Amino acid sequence: MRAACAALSGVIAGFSALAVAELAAAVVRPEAGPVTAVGSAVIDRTPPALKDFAVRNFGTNDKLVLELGILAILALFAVAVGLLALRHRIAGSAAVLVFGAVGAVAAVGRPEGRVSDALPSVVGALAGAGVLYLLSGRLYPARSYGERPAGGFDRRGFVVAAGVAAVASAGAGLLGRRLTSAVQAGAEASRRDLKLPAPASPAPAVPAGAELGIRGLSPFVTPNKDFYRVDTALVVPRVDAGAWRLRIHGKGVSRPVTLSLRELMGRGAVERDITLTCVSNEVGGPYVGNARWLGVRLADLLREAGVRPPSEGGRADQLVARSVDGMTIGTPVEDVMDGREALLAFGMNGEPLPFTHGFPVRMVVPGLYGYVSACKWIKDIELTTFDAYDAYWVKRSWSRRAPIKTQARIDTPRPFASPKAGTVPVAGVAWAQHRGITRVEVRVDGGPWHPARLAPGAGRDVWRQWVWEWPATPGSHTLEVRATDGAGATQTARRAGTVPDGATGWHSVVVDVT
Ligand SMILES: Nc1nc2c(c(=O)[nH]1)N[C@H]1C(S)=C(S)[C@@H](COP(=O)(O)O)O[C@H]1N2
Ligand SMILES: [Mo]
Repeated sequence: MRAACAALSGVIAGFSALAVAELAAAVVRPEAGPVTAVGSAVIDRTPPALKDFAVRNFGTNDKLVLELGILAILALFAVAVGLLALRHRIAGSAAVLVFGAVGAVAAVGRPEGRVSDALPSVVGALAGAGVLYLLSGRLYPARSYGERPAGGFDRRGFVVAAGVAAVASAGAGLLGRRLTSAVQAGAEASRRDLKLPAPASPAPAVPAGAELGIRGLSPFVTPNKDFYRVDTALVVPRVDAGAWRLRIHGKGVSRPVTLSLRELMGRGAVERDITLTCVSNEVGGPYVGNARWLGVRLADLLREAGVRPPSEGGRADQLVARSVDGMTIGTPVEDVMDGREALLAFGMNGEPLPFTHGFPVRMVVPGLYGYVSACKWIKDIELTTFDAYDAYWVKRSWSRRAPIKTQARIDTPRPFASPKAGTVPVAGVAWAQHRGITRVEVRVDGGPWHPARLAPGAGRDVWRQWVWEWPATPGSHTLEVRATDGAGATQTARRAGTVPDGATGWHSVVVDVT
């Protein structure tokens, strides 16, 4: 009984610590909460293979899994600390403080960490240690008067104290949540009220027929709500559009600039369809999407700031974009300034960027994987060199440069589908951004390649739908697809994993025709 109560007091102390930390984090900033801070520190230190495993198996839920894992571990330790406090009251409380120190170090050690980020963990740990000290005190036999209640300790006293601590902590936690959402409400209002400018240069018309209209085929434009999301943010940054600024500075910048969103949007917006792809996308994977972006040409801004690309004698060959959450993304200056539509985007499919996709402004560069081009929640652009600086993912063994590799994906039929014998449309999408797709071929069971019908192209930065009418015969069959890009290169059959610069190989699907 005493042991059970000791375990319970550990759990309540842990709960108090987290709840009070949540309240403090609401005042400091949400990212500084201990669970988020430790989770982010884990993400920062996750080896690429494990990160890819998590993205692959949990998808966008990888972060939820991580936070639940941390909470489960904390719960176990809370029980242990509660039991420890039964032996050594002081040692138990000291152990809680050690956990607080871990949270504090994790929070301050983040790329954008400040000393004040330690506060939530420290305050929370003090509260947790105090609660444990008080509760475990109730579990010791009453010494005075020699009058021992049955069971060796004051049960009523314990239950009352535990109840008070639990309720007070819940109150603190809820208040913290309220405060956080009040702070975020400002950013949400700034997004709701944002009026996007009309494009001075509208997107070229999408040719009729770009959408083949086949069941099971990915739509030509990926709706925002279905657009894949890949980032390291445990708490989605909610930036107030009015307070947002972008700074451009560094090597070869003769006229550094700082821009507000209003100034950026007043520069004459261009609208372009650009297909985004993640380097963590396996052959046949889901981390690719096509959207209509609204923004300004980054190259124009850079020229005005005095930047010249290396091919014109510029000193900086790398552009490092920094986000409000400390992500760093390094892009070749030459690519940004070679005439392609590299954008600082504020609109996505007709609305302001969703918070999850980088509100208020992100980068989009056709032809480069997201981790070397597509910085969300951007706040700073520094011109430097690849020799002088390695960005976030490069420090974690991904390549410095990573153009998107040519890929074709079979969307329908689905793996292990059982279509009826007869004509079965085999269809999907193919992409080779900034080179374009010129041919897609399909083969069955390793037989001859059949040319697929390509939907009319919407430009070389955009994926293309394709279909091949398959005269399917009963039995189990393997379908394979390969694409050829605008430079005439056909996708290699050689299978390679995503690390360090993107997967290769042909997508294949096994189906059972009935
Ligand atoms: N701030 C920030 N920007 C980021 C990332 C990130 O983790 N943090 N991830 C990058 C990666 S790896 C990709 S593939 C794209 C994904 O953009 P999306 O989530 O809008 O699809 O964003 C890029 N920009
Ligand atoms: Mo990515």
